[in-house]
Amino acid sequence: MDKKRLLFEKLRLSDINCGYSYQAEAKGNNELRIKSYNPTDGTLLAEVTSAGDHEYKQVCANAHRAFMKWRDTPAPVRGQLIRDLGNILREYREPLGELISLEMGKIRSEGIGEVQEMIDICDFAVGLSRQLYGLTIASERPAHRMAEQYHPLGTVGVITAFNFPTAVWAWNAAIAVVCGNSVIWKPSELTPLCAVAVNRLAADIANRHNIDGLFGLLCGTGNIGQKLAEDPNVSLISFTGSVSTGKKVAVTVSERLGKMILELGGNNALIVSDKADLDLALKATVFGSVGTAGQRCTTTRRLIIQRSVSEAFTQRLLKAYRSVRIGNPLQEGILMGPLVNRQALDNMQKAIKIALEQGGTLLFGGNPLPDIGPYFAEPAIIKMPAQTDIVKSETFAPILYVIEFDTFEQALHLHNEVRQGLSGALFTRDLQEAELFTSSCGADTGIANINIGTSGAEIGGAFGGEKETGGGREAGSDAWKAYMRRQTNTINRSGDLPLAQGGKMDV
Ligand code: UN1
Repeated sequence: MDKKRLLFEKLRLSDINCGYSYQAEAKGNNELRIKSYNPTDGTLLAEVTSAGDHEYKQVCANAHRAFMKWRDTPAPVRGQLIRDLGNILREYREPLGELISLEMGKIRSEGIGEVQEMIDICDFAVGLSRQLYGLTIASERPAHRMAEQYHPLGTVGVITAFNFPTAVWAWNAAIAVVCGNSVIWKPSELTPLCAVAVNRLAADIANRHNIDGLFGLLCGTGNIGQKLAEDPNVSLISFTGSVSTGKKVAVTVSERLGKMILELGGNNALIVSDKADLDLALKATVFGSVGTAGQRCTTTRRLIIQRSVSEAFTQRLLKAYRSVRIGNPLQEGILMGPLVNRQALDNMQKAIKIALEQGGTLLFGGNPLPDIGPYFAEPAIIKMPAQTDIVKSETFAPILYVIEFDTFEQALHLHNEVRQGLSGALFTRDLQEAELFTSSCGADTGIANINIGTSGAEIGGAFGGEKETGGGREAGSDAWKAYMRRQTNTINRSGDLPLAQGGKMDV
């Protein structure tokens, strides 16, 4: 039996291979299949039937029914379901991690790391299930009490991207569910298998807890995401993806005054000061720029480096890049896998060409590697004379632009001079620089790190960014509040009806 078959069997996906869909089979001429390809060799992995109108209605109705029951289930009891989800994910950690590598192309340890991120958010959500606190507020009126409560919203639509095909769903789903909501997942059409595998595990757990329909799944193209965004019965849309699609989602959801969480592009910079520990900075730069083949929202795309240390640091960086082993992401010792598809590779090539036209010097790489596989490329390092337009736009590929600075003020200016605002990092041992970077006058990003890179955020801190990144926060701190509606209650035990602001009305 070949490896893929074995993996599919472990994850109970064998039926998928024969064209089965998780939803009820779509019939007739409307039948649309989405194809899942292995980015490592370009071969077809499986076909999944796309959800049609009928499945859409059914999944939404099931989610609504689940919500009506779930909203009145005590939150700590809801937490027990998520604890069980975390435990089943522990059991399937390795095969799920391998499936992520197989379908998306990140290396095995990153695939398993992504499953670990799902487990971590489940743990976090279980704790949260006993901490969904509101405030009590002093009333100005005698014998009155004011308090706020958090209630569930309804159905939460989670639209995710290919690069984290399962973790981003989990960040949303685990929190949404302890908050009392049901979830409908529309995964990237590039990674339906990861979604089916994970959602089946989740649906099994829900079934064991007698709450069918809590985790809905709609595989398909962007049309389904659009339908969810338009649907007034979907109380919150959490969208992760490109700025351009995010803007469309924002308009559609705003049109109906719906709630949303947006996690859009990043164009993250790592600043290296001449006061930095350069060994640390080097490791962080390589991990941040080459990891996941440059396809994280948090990937390091810009290296902003003090001129006095630039030459020596760049030489070391080139050496490190030369040693990065590129190949089959499931193979031991490989550090970088393929890009996700032909389009990603083309976009990378285009961006490199434009960067060179805009005055850049190619210091390393950038070539496609067809001998390894159809979508492989060398990571690229391009030295730029200035922060030109191409540097300011996000290309979802392993391209690192290097820009030099003289004063720390210049570095901060370059850091903030882009429209995206997800993550930023500063390497320095100078307290004043570090404090300035994280101050109100420093980095304008949602995540700002000192002596640790731009990617690899952990569960617990709120994840998300400003400006064109969309403003959403997930996966930590009080991000749970976005999944609930706040209700202010005033309770009067006075037997009288005093008005606020000392108002008088004799009736
Ligand atoms: C993303 O790229 O969409 O911080 C999420 C990180 C990961 C999550 C990235 N924990 O790189």
